[in-house]
Amino acid sequence: MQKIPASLLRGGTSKGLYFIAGDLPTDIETRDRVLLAAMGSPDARQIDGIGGAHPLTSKVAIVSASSHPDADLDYLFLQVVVDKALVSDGQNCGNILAGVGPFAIESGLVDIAGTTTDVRVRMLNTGAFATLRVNTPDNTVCYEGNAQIDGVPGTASPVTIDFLDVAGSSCGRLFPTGNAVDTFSETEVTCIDNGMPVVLINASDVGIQGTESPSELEANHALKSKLEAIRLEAGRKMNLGDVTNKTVPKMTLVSLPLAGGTLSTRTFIPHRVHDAIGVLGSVSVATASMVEGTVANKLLVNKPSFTSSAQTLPESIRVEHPTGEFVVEMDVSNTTSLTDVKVNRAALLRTARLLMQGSVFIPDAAFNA
Ligand code: NQM
Repeated sequence: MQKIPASLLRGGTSKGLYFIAGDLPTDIETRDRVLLAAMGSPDARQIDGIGGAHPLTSKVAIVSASSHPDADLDYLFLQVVVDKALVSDGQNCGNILAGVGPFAIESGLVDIAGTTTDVRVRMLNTGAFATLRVNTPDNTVCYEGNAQIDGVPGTASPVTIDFLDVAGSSCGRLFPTGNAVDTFSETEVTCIDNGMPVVLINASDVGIQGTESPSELEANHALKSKLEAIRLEAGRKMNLGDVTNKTVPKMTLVSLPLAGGTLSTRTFIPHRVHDAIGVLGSVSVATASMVEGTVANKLLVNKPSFTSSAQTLPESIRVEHPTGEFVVEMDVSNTTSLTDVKVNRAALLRTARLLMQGSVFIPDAAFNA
């Protein structure tokens, strides 16, 4: 066995292992075998590792000091697939991002600046940037506090995230197909990438209410095959190539809100159903809801004022999901024109918690295969 320093943190509604880049093998194949062994993949129960047998708890952050003038840190997100020997850098993760600031401060990569510390992060998966604000009273990271996010019991100290320039970061363009609506497998969809490639579909167009529980949706095999057919076609049209073995695009079914939000969602990520919704996933959905003519925008009965204006308007978009809602503060200009629309800012609240610090033990075979 070999031991590698690592910390376990909850970031938003996800949980994962956080590493300093220099502590992992530099050869990518060896690194991936090490991460599979750490998590216990491939195995549906991940019994021989510390993964939680779900995509949301089988995640890795690799962090290092950044050489970029606009960033303090570089953060690479890796999804360790639960039941396949696959580690993917093909998506970003805004939930795990919330833990990157606390982890970097704990690790001595970033100095505490005062009662709060701003940490500028370059997200290597897409090259986009985010700024995290971490509470650091008493010269230490504070995890306890009064901030509440749906999908996590109790309250904790807030970590605010400001995304600066995430439009088109995976697909090249905010609306990668150039259209507000496309028709794939006889179903109307909107393809968008505001930090996460997402395909939006009106739930009623695929024969569901949109209010079903994640387990009900996961048991609906006809729905899952229909969504996968749409996803494979959408992936190609979104400049993502063959997405058979990729974790993007995510598939979000939208319906009318039930609890006073802007709209309601159920998200396949892309084969399991999210208990909530991803961070960048919700930023993409919130953006789509603001732009004239998209599937999400057409759904809104009382279209808010932003659809009729070409000016910059900050808006709180409340994205309902199976365990509550996700509020995204959006500032978008030119929402009536698909080609001129500009996302100036997307900001949101997360919390994070350090769960364990120590070492993960890896069998020698992972290094020598
Ligand atoms: O969209 C789940 C999550 C995510 C990713 C997923 C995420 C994001 O909830 O930025 O956070 O969509 O795979 O952690």
